[in-house]
Amino acid sequence: MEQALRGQASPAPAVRMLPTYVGSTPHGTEQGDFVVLELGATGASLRVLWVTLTGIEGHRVEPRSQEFVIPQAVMLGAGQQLFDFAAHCLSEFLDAQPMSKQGLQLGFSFSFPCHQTGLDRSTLISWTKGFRCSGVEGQDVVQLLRDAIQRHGAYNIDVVAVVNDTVGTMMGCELGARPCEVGLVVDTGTNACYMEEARHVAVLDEDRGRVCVSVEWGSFSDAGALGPVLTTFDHTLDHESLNPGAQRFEKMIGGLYLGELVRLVLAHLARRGVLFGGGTSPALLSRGSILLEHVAEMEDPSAGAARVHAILQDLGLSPGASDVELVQHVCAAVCTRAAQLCAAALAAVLSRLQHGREQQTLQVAVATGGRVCERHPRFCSILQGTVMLLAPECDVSFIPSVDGGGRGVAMVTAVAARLAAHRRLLEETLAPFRLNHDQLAAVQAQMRKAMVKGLRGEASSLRMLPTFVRATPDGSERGDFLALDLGGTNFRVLLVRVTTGVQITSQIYSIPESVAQGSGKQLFDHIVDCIMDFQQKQGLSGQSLPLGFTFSFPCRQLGLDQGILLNWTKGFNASDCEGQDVVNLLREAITRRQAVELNVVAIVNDTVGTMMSCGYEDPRCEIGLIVGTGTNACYMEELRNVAGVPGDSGRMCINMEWGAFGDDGSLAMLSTCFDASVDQASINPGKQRFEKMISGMYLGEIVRHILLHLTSLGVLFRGQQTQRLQTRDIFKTKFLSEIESDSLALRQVRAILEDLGLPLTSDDALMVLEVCQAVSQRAAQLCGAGVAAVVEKIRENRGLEKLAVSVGVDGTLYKLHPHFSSLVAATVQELAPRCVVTFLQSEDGSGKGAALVTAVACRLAQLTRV
Ligand code: 0WK
Ligand code: BGC
Ligand code: BGC
Repeated sequence: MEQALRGQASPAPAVRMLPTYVGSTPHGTEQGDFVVLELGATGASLRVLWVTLTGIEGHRVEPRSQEFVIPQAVMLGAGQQLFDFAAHCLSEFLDAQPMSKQGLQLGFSFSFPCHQTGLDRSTLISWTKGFRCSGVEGQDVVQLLRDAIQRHGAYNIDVVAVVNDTVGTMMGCELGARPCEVGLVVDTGTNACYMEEARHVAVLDEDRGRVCVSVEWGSFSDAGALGPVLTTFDHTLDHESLNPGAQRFEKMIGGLYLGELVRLVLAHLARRGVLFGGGTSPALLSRGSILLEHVAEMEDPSAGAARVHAILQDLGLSPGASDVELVQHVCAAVCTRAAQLCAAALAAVLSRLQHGREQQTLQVAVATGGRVCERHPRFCSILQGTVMLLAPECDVSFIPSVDGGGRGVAMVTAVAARLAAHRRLLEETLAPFRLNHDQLAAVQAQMRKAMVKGLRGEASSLRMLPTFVRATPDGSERGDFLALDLGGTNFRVLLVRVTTGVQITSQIYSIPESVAQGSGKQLFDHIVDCIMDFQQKQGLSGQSLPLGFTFSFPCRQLGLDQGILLNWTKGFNASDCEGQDVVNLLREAITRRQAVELNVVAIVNDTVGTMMSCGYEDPRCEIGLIVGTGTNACYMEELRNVAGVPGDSGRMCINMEWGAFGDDGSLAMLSTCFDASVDQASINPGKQRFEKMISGMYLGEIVRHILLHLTSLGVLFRGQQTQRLQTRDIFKTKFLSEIESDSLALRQVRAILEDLGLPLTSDDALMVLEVCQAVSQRAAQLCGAGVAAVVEKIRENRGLEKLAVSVGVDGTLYKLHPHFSSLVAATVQELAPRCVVTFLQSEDGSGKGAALVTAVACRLAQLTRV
């Protein structure tokens, strides 16, 4: 068991320990009408039930059921035939039911070893118990049943759950003093399931909660673990069975085999002259002639010798008095061994349960089901007695299943139906975030159109601002430069020394929200205070170094050192700045602070700084991209295409300010109600719509609004809204990066949401993960569509068949999110296949870039002076 739980592959563990996706025992609140189809629990028969769950504790509605015998040819024939037979029985049963048959939900009890990948997805590993239909092993049996029901066409039935019979037995257990956490079935076959700690099940990415595991102990000893216990009769039976070498443990316990074992022993004793005076009969020598019922009767002390006599006569034998006693003895021996072996296995499960929970003692209820348990006189008492011997520290109560697990299957189906309904609501909610190729290509085309209009100075949501940066560095720059970097997560002051290489000394300063949203004077005074503090610390006081100012907001530049702020973004809103030349505002603050006269040479956007910074290493870097608090891009455009800037030759870097893309409504077709809520709640409603779908300042809020919506639908957190989740910005965008990290995703979700005071189930955790994935995927794809528009513009500008270009990138979201960058690259490749695009993550931020722009400006100024 422990080897299999740890996921050990070789040597293959003797039992399979299959997770069943049932994560909790019934709450008792489950309600509704469910159809249950049971296949395989009771050998050559199939049962259909109509189960009504009232959701009221102790209030039971007797299920309606019908049993159908499965012809041998069907059990050994083509899989399709078996499932068509099942579909036929289903409709025959439903024809006879008076209730409405709208919206039927079915739970499929399929009692064979299966790999489950969901409550409604289960792949058959191998047949057992007299079944051997072709074309089913390795297939999803739910799909096979769905296909058969569709082929039959009589009813529209939604198969929402597939359950092993042991699970149905456990889940069907009446709520009692102690939780029923073990399900045991001994019918034609045998098996058990129990609630294991999820953290102990290696294949599951779960560290909390429990999951029901089907032990599949029928295959125990296949590797010879029970060699010494196996008798020649066991080997003969196995050898002649449908699946020699498999299910060896089951073949010593299961009702399908007990009769045969007794027959083999009787035949052996008869041949040895010990029984029936050495006489045999064709029936005694033919396989399967003694059934479980016969053994149960013959072994039953109350049945009496007369009944045994009658059974043996039916087998064509003429038993003497001593024969009858001996036969009863043989039956008792075979059944006692079966019950004891079953008890030994159950004791192993109980001690696993006890150790898994690190408990000294264990109080637990075991639900028992199956005809061997129900009908065999002494089986259960021997079982219970032996368990008490083998697991004395476990206080076990045995609860016979009342209806063979039908109700339990309906319980699981009710849970599955609820989860399936939740999943549909989740998919409906997330569908608008799943952008297809055509939608992305439309964004690319829209952006291209807006770029051209913006460059021409026509009305466009893309301002396409000339930056007066005409060249990327050529490596000849030299000198010391001061640089400021304002507009991202951190405000930085940098000293950049450019020699053959670039050395940077920098310091991060905070911009309190009160300053970012105070007066412009206060903001720029604060900036100068930081510069002076930095100069003092770096021993630069009194020096007037050329300064490059990375100012990451939309500015109409009139020159390299003149930038009129068009509007604030990203939570900044300092007064008296919009419409002003921010270089002037800085210079005025320098004067106000009587700081040493700083030579502000250039103001650059962070996209430009990033492009320059990466361009210093890779001359093909002609695009700058920021995906951080905000988002934006710049690129080298042909001057001939830039209206309002004199000159037709050469290039100039254009700051696209793509954050505002769609502010003219051109993205309305993609905007969701969650985007609208985030926009409405922002300090600049109606503005920066593209940015609000992509960047770090907003993704967490989009997720929070979706979680609130799903909670209001009852899909998440059992519908319980909490104050915390209604708090703005409480769900940080960095949570998306943490939650979507490949390893331990669900554990991350749990840790983060519990910190937010949200009680969650593992299903909740999975849904929160999917919400994060949908939101970040859309953001990355939209960003990719934007980059595709830019690279295609450059390629066509230059009349190239193919373009190789690099993009300098910076920004916390792009850098920290585990999948964002690869999704952007994949989208660019898909939408701009004729461009080979290399993404370079900027190491030193755009401060270095601002210094390089300053250095280039100083170099060019020098050239004009000589
Ligand atoms: C680091 C750059 C800075 C830019 C920032 C964007 O040096 O100019 O504004 O990245 O990323 P964020 O800090 O907003 O995540
Ligand atoms: C199957 C189990 C099932 C058991 C009892 C075994 O043969 O492999 O899945 O639970 O029979 O029906
Ligand atoms: C600003 C841009 C900036 C981007 C990334 C946006 O909000 O408008 O100027 O480049 O954020 O920081």
